[in-house]
Amino acid sequence: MASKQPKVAVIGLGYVGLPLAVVSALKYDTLGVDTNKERVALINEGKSPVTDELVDKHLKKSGLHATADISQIADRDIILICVPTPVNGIKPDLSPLEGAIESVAKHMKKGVLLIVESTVNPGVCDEIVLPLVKRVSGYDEQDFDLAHCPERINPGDAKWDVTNINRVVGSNSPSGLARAVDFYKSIVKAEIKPMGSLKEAEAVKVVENSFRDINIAFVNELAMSFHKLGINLENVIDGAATKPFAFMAHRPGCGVGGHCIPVDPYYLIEYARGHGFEHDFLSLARRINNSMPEFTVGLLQEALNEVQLSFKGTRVALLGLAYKRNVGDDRESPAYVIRELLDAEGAEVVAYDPFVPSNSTVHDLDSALKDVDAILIATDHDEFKKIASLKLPSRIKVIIDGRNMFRHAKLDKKLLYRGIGSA
Ligand code: SAJ
Repeated sequence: MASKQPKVAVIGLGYVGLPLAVVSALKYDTLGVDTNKERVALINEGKSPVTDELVDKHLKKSGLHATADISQIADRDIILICVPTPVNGIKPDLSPLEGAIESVAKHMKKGVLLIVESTVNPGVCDEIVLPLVKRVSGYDEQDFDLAHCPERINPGDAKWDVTNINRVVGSNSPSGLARAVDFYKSIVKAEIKPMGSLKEAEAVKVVENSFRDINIAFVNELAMSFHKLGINLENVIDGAATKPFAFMAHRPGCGVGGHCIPVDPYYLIEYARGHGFEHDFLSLARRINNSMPEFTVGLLQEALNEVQLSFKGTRVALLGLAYKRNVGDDRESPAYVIRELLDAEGAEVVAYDPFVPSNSTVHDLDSALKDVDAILIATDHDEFKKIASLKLPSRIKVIIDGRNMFRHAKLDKKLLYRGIGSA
């Protein structure tokens, strides 16, 4: 007899949970749960509240039903938790996760497979999630399975999505591991790698993102050094990247934003610190990346001095607020640090980001470039590429390229151009 198809629930319908819920709903009876009633209503109207090609394409036909009523998960066999795990300063904030777990544990039936996808530091599933589920549900460890499968969604990436990204899965039990691997293998056409424990699976995510952060810090430190040495770092990275092995190009910039890369290392730093180990290297990399907005504003200061301008009375077009190109997500964006530094220096800032209208001063590029003395690029949105071909107002004397997006462009010779790392 064919085994009964599991009923699935996905808790948290953001840029991680919604694509996952849609892909699950294409195969299983899937319920989406989110506390945001507007988001729930949009999804039930077949409209996506997130920018995601896969969701746009499949939401309607997936038949995904969403609700804000968590008690509806009582009949679910597999429950996936995809809620945010932000940091307050450098302290991980697990309250959204604990809240979701508590709500689920109140209603979940015996035998459930609970899968946490939210990014957590090693130890959270064993030391926080498991005891919380047992306390609130009254179940023993044998009454449910717990697994961790860290999310790997890359916002704005058209190539890699939830259906084709390799995954790692860890569990507190052989049955939990087998059930979770089977579930992911049924919806993901990619490698699903079983890990030896919950902790190993948690560690994979923080390690892969810390790897990215330290590599970005490496080129950012080189950028500050090569600025003094007068060496074009971007060209040097291009050169190093011709080595077909043992080199992975990362690029310098005005800072590291987003909800993953600048955040995840702190999970590991804090957890290890609590166990008597100080991650000096990870912490230094964080400090270097966090210093890049100040370095970028320093470049503007130097350039303004060269054209006999000072910050006071100078109008600066700050182009880009999002943390990376062509997305609207502005969490932990270095652009906001730059804006604060410019405000503190007495400059007048005109901010424009086509993807972040809510925090923009103006709402089109022409308005941003009118009556300003300098341009500072904080995000390399495609829309800004046309600056290279525009006849810029003669008042603009300086362009600071925080993403080196114009390093190959033929800009107006009258413009004083500075990139990151003498690009
Ligand atoms: N950045 C640099 N230099 C680089 C790469 C990035 O300054 O060489 C900056 C970006 O401008 C941005 C920040 O770092 O401000 C983060 O950029 P990101 O490309 O790493 O973008 P994220 O935060 O969306 O990272 C995601 C991660 N995916 C997951 O956590 C599931 C990360 O693991 C991926 O490596 C990354 O996408 C990717 O490769 O695009």
